[in-house]
Amino acid sequence: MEQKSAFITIIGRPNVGKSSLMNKILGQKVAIVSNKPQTTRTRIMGILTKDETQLVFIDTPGFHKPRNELDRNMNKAVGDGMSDVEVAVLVIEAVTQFKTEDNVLPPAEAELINELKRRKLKAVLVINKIDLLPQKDKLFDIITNYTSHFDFEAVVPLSAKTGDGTENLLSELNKFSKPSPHYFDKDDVTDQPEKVMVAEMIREKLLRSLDKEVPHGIAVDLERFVERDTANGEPIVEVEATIICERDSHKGIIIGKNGSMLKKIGMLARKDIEKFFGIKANVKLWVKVKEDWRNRQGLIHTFGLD
Ligand SMILES: Nc1nc2c(ncn2[C@@H]2O[C@H](COP(=O)(O)OP(=O)(O)OP(=O)(O)O)[C@@H](O)[C@H]2O)c(=O)[nH]1
Ligand SMILES: [Mg+2]
Repeated sequence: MEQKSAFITIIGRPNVGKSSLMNKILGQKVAIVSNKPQTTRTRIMGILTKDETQLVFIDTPGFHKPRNELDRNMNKAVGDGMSDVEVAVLVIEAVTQFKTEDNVLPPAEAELINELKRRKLKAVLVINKIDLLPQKDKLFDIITNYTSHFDFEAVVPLSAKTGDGTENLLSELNKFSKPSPHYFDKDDVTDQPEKVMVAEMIREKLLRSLDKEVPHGIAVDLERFVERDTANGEPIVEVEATIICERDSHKGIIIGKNGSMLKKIGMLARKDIEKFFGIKANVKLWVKVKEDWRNRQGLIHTFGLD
C-alpha cells in the first residue's frame, strides 16, 4: 500500500480547546489542558497513524495580544506552525461567538484568517464545545458569518470533550493526505521528549491548582529524571524539578500553608507520571523566584520555550 501523510496545524485563540481536540483525536493525552488561557506554550506534534495514512497534528499556543517576550515567542510558534502544512484547523468556541456583532469577527480570529489568506492556506473551521450550546440553531449564524470571511474547505461543529463530531473532522482531514513516506514511526504519538512531558505534567497541575496571574508566570525546570531499580528490584522513576515563579508572594502561594500546596502538586503530578510510565514515581519539587523571567530571552531559552 502506498503511504500517505498530511501535516495539519491547529490554531485559534487561547482556551478554545485546541489541545483537548488533539488529545481526543489521538486517544491519548500528549498536550496539557487547563481552564486557564495560554496553557500551551510551544508547538506540540501529535501523530496519528492508521494503516497507510499518517496525520501529523501541530498544536499551537493560543493566539493573543503579546505582553512580554514569552508571549511574542508563543505567537511566533503559531506562525511557524502554519508553514509547510497541508491544511489548518481554525478552532473557535461555539458559545463566546454570540457576543460578537453580526458579520464582525473577533480580533484574534480576524487576524488568524488574514494570516491564512496571506499564506494561501487551506483551512477547516471547527466549532468546538457544542456540548455547551443550548440551541443548536445558533450554529447557523456562526457558520454564515465565518464563511462570509473565508472560503473554508469544511465546517465541523464538534465537542472535544465528548468526542461528538470528531470522526467527521477526521474524514475531512484525511482528504488532505497525499502520497509521501511517513515521517514518524507508526507507534510515535508525539515529538516531545519524555523529559518535556514530565515537566509539562507538573505545570498542568500548577495551572489547575493556582489562581489568577500566578500560574502564567511559572516555568518548570526538570533537574533530574532517571529510572532506576529500588533495593527490592522494582523500577522507579525519580523526578526532581524546580518551579520558577516571578515574585516572592507567588512563591508563598505555590508552597502553601506548611507546604500543603506544593505537596498537593507533587502528589497529583506523581499520579500522572506513574500512569504515563506504568511504574512507580518519586517527585521532589522546589520553588525559586526569577523576577521577570518572561522578558529574559536567556531564561526563556533555558526553559525550552523558544
Ligand atoms: N465543555 C467543553 N469544554 C471543553 C471542550 N474542549 C475543551 N474544553 C475545556 O476548555 C478548556 C481549555 O481547553 P484547552 O484544550 O487547554 O484549550 P486550548 O485551546 O489548547 O488553550 P491554550 O493552550 O491556552 O491556547 C479546558 O478547561 C477544557 O477542558 C469541549 O468540547 N466542551
Ligand atoms: Mg493548548
